[in-house]
Amino acid sequence: MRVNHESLAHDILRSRIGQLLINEAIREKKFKIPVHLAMGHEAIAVAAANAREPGDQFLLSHRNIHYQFAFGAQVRQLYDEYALLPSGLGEGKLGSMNLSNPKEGIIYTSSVLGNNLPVAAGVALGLQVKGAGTVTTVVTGDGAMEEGSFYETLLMLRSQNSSCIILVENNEWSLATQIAERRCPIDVGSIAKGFDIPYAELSGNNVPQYIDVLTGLRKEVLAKKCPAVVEIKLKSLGDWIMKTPDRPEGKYINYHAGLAPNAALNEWPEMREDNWDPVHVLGQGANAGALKDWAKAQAAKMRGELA
Ligand SMILES: Cc1ncc(C[n+]2csc(CCOP(=O)(O)OP(=O)(O)O)c2C)c(N)n1
Ligand SMILES: [Mg+2]
Repeated sequence: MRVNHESLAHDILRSRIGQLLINEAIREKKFKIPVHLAMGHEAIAVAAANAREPGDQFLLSHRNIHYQFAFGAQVRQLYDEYALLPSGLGEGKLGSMNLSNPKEGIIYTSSVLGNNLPVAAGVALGLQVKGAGTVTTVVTGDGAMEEGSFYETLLMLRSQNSSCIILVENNEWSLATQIAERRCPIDVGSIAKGFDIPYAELSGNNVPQYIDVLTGLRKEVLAKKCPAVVEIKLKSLGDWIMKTPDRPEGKYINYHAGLAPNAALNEWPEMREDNWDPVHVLGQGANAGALKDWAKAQAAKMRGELA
């Protein structure tokens, strides 16, 4: 596939701007349901959307807004869905945590942690029996890896020779707890090695590189008839201090669901000045000036769509 760098950059910016606008709506209490933002997670979603081939199937989890934007959803469609209106992407019936979009290949999304993994194994097996020649991708988190279904699904996929890519978005958090507070480290690469399946680790938010890796793995899982695991090291952006009666001094968290209280849509929607922020990475490129102009115009356009 020929990669158009400008269009990838636009996809990242559209996702970030859209999420910041949804964040404003959360702040204004426009939605009755929780919405999990995924600022800082955009690069893998844009890469997955651009590495897919017709007929590929995607299964998502509670945190899925970045895939919705990357797979073409408009901010108005998402806003309306979260407001549970018939004009929403899921006709107001799915909300945020179960939002699928079958027309774009997002066939299943579950708020039950670890649940989408065995479902993906079934989908991959079904496609294989039909000789579809397509790949199933399932997205999970480092918290969801604590579910037994993660390991059972690897075993099932490997045993059934199924072509499936498991994307593990590793943000080092689960709810309001850091993974290090919860459990021992899990070396995903060693787990994959134990099952004798391909593994790749991605970090740095270089979207063309992410696409290369996903495209290569897509071919490999089809040729070898096996699953693969991709661990994406990333940071959820929009951190804040949570004050509770038993902790009046506050506890540092990155947000889990709902409002990112300190995040605001600025002219350039960067949230962190290092490579953990995919928007910062874009701002370091040769065409940063043009992208900054584009982002400004795009923010006005998308704000207008919500007016
Ligand atoms: C079976 C199950 N147990 C608990 C929860 C509550 N829950 C929702 S999100 C979450 C943490 C998820 O962490 P991770 O998979 O790392 O995703 P992240 O939110 O960090 O992207 C938990 C425990 C749930 N949804 N399902
Ligand atoms: Mg996590």
